[in-house]
Amino acid sequence: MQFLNTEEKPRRAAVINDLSGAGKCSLTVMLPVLSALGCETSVLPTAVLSTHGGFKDPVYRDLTDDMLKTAQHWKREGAAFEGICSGYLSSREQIDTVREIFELFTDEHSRPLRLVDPVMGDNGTLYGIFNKETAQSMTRLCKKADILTPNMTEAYCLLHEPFKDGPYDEKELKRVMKALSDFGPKVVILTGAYTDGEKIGAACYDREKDETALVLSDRVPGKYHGTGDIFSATAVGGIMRGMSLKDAFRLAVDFTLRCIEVTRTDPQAAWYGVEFERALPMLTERAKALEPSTP
Ligand code: PXL
Repeated sequence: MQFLNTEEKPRRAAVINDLSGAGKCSLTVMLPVLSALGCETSVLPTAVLSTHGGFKDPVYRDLTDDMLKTAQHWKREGAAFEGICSGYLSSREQIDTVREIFELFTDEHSRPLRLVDPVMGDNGTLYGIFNKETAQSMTRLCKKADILTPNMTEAYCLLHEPFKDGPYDEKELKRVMKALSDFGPKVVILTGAYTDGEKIGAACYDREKDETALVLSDRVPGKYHGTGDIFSATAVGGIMRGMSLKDAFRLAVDFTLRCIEVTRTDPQAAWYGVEFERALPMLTERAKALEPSTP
């Protein structure tokens, strides 16, 4: 993969996600995570909300019509990206627009790394807007990704298989990741993967090497908003900073877990969003170690 910037300049990522005002998730967590890793970040908001969806009746301003226009403006003005990642997309039109944006920034001279987090559901249930048509569009987008980060619900949906509850044995995790990489992505990361009742973590498949990695740690009960976004931003940021896939994957698991650990004593915070601010030094320290040493 050829990157445009020199070592002295920060790697630049474009992040396509919503901007939820109060409550921490999507752009408000991805931007600081990427910054801490030393990546410059451009944001393309899909919508502006007063809060994330864990609050009642958020004010919602849809920005679908501006998404492609924003990307076209960037392109006209010569902006270039080493990575583009997408998160929660709320309609078929938004999903198809992300595919167009991938194409817009791809030519014979450059091809940004594409990460798609196919946010569609959790715990065996798809979110309300996901029906057969939206899921089909998501499958088409996933085919264009380099890195795919589904949870188990999304993975089975993309494979058109009935949801299976865990624990999953390693053979099943590899089968699912391999089948998803047959769609096109070189890397598939399954979040919320677990092989027994006490541990939970993530599994990663590198298609080029036909290698899998599994990182598990003690399960912390509860649902923590925004952790999927934190995970994908850490993984893509690590890779853009030149870390190996294995190291970036490990860092994403460790950092997400640290965010949950510093939050777990505060039940309010689990709903509002994890206290990732207290865990950020872990990323700045790792980023510092990646800087070329100055004489
Ligand atoms: O983190 C995913 C996400 C994205 N966007 C909105 C959300 C959430 C999770 O709660 O509410 C609006």
